[in-house]
Amino acid sequence: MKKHDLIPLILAAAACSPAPPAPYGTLPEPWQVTWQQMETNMFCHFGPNTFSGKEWGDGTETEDLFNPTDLDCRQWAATAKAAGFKGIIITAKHHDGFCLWPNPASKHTVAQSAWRDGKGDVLAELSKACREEGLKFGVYISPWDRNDPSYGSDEYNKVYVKTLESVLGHYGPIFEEWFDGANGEGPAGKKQVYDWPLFHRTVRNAMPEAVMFSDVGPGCRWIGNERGVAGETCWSTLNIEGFEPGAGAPPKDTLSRGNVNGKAWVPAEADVSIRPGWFWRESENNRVKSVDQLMDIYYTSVGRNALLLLNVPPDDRGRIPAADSARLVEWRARLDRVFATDLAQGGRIRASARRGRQFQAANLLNEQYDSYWAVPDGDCTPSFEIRLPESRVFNRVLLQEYIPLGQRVSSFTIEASTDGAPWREIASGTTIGYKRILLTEKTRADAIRVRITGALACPVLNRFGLYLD
Ligand code: FUL
Repeated sequence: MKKHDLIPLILAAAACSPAPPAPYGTLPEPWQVTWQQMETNMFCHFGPNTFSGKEWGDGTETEDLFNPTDLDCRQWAATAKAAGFKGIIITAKHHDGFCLWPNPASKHTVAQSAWRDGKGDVLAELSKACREEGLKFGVYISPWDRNDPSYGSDEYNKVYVKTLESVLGHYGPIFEEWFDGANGEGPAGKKQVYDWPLFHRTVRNAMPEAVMFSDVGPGCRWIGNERGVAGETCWSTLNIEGFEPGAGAPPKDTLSRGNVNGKAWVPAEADVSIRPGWFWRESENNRVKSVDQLMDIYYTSVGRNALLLLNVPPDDRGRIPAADSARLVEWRARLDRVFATDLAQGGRIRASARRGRQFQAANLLNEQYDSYWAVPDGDCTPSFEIRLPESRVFNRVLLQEYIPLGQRVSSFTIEASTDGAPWREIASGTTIGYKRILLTEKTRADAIRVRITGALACPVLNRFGLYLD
């Protein structure tokens, strides 16, 4: 056959190969997908409270109270890296108003303190340490300010914008800006009416791809509790119109579950502390969460379509205490051990329906994010079966939806069988989203069946795995 004779054949084949499923509903921005793929990040509450033992400073603390004796942000970053976190978010300013960087818009900062003769800058050190470790850097800049004299007037909104601007763009890329919802009174005894659209524009202009956290996003949302627990149903979509962070937020239950067919893509972030409090205090040195507790938190956050933001507060030396870092490393070793061996590998997989070779069910077993299983449009209840080479024991089942095309699945069941026995249901769920990990009884099986029993559009899944914890 001559070369030009081949061209019509190639064109015909291309015409036959089916197109990918059309995206469904509200979609994530690319940077929201990248953000969710980080899965676990470290939160660092650090500031005057580290030295006073308070959870909320009242803004009257002297600048000299902040005086870490041995600040070492490289130690924080090395700890975060060893614990498998992908980024660090620091309380650059908490409600007491003290700024961990020399903020020209404030007179209550490290520059007014005796620490390093007023020349210190925690954000400069931490952002550099993060870059060196290949971690992303994020900031919590509390809008509530119990020190700023202008708090409670229009003027404060301008001060807050200058504050944001003095961080964004000065310390390298910021992957997340954390807008806390707490809004109490300032030193003048007044509450602030926040200009949220202005704050959002400020962040967008300075850092176009920063994910903005708050109760209602716009980049990602609070999960509605401080225990690290997402709803078993967890949509990344949320209706945010008419809502505001803080008192004007949707009910906590809505935050933990999201809204099916919600109008905005606002994925969940679960923030929780490794200790009882957010800030370090000596009396909690022996109350660091156990590896089992951290595993539970991982399953109820990352395993339920949320990102985990785990707070590990540095102490009054300016270092992460040994007890906390040892615990983190043990936890990560356990996660690595569990998820190193995917017991589904080597299995033969067959689906109830076929969209074409490019979208075959075997794609569920590979690690390539953009290769996924899809069935013909309109088929919202497909299933797939996997036959293992021999019977294997597992108690964790992993599923992932390919969220660049939207979140679609609303219910599914998982069944197991051995030696040709009838299928037995071992787990069921509602949403999947970016990642879902089902906890099952310890199960020995040589065949597994996943049946999607409800979806908003034909399901698009990119990963299936079996593990033993
Ligand atoms: C809350 C704050 O009031 C707490 O102090 C802490 O920073 C937590 C993460 O967010 O809203």
